[in-house]
Amino acid sequence: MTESTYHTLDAAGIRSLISGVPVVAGRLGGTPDLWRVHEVSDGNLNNVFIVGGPTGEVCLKQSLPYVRVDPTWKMPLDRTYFESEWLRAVRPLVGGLTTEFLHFDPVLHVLIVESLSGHTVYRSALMRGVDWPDVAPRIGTFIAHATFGTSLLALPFEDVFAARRDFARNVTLTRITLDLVFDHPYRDHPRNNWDEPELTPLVLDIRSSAPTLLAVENLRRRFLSQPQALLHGDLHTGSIMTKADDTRVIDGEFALYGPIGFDCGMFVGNLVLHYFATPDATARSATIRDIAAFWTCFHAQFLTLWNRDEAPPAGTLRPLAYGPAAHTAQLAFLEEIEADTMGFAAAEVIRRIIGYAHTADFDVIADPRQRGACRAGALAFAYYILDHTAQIRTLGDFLRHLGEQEKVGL
Ligand code: SR1
Ligand code: MG
Repeated sequence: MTESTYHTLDAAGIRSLISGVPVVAGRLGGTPDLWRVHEVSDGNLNNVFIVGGPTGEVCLKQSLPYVRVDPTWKMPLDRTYFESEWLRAVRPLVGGLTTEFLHFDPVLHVLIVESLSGHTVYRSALMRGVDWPDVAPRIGTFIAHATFGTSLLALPFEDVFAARRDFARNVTLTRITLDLVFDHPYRDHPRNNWDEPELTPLVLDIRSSAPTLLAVENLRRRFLSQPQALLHGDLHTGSIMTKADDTRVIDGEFALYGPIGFDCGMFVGNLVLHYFATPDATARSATIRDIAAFWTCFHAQFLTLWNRDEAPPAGTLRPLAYGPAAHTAQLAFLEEIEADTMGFAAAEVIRRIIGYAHTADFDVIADPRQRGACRAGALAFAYYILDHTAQIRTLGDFLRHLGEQEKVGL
């Protein structure tokens, strides 16, 4: 007998749930006793399983009433609902750049999607030293299509307002971002941590720099008050599954309406972390190339979508001006996204080094002194970007300064 209230699923529970969902059971093939259930939980928040049968495989994710890596941190269960809604909204816009939605169970808070066999987490691939130059531009394409297509540039305002209302309820995970990215790193908080004593003077400098703190306040305000498009909300390199010829953005549970530069900045910030954790100058150059290719691709695709010839859907905002002045206005909007991208990237680097939820990038460096020096290099770079918000005006400036850090920490 299946329970009709929430409970965490084990292998038997998963077989029982799936046997009642024809679209998933049909994909697996055979009978439930033939289905293999394999736990692959890896992220901070949820249980994740791969379920395989004679004819196919699926990925099942279940929210827990707490943070998976810290059961004392209690949490409501609604995050898989928001991930399902995000997936349903963006999949038609980005096609094969995310996973296929298969099923959502609102009682068990379970989301089932296509399983990605042969893909690897992008962060792990980068740490292994692979050089796949097509991945970053694919993320540029993903963000351009997902954000343009959910914005007022592509939809009637009534649809955008309805979607904003829905995602505005994703308050638990938005609160996590607000606290962990924009607040805790800038004061003493028990969730902050760093092992390397050489980081402490830098942390104290960051916390006492008025330009830096004002830049973070501005980013925080923009994060909450610029609902430009539906964002992924946590687009770090661990939210990307890839192989050389196929890339998917996963894990949209932090989805919210916000500034487009937030998704761009999360991605760029995680490439910056990889840059400082990379052991050689050639690989560092490849990361600079990837960030540039990401931005070029995002910029070009966003403009192409904005200027495409086909008539916009009825009810969308009709352009009032055409010609060079209108084009200049479009470029100004993209410059605003560019400024946001650099700021959010820097904030992401800082929180991943001194706040909660560090990333694994630096684990590839065996020598603790060198690891500390590389982390300090990343932290100093992010500090410089925020402290010089008025001077670092383009991603070209940002990358030039990053290139000058070629030997930092090594
Ligand atoms: C308690 S959640 C900590 C972090 O993990 C997620 O991936 C987000 O990045 C969040 O900030
Ligand atoms: Mg995640």
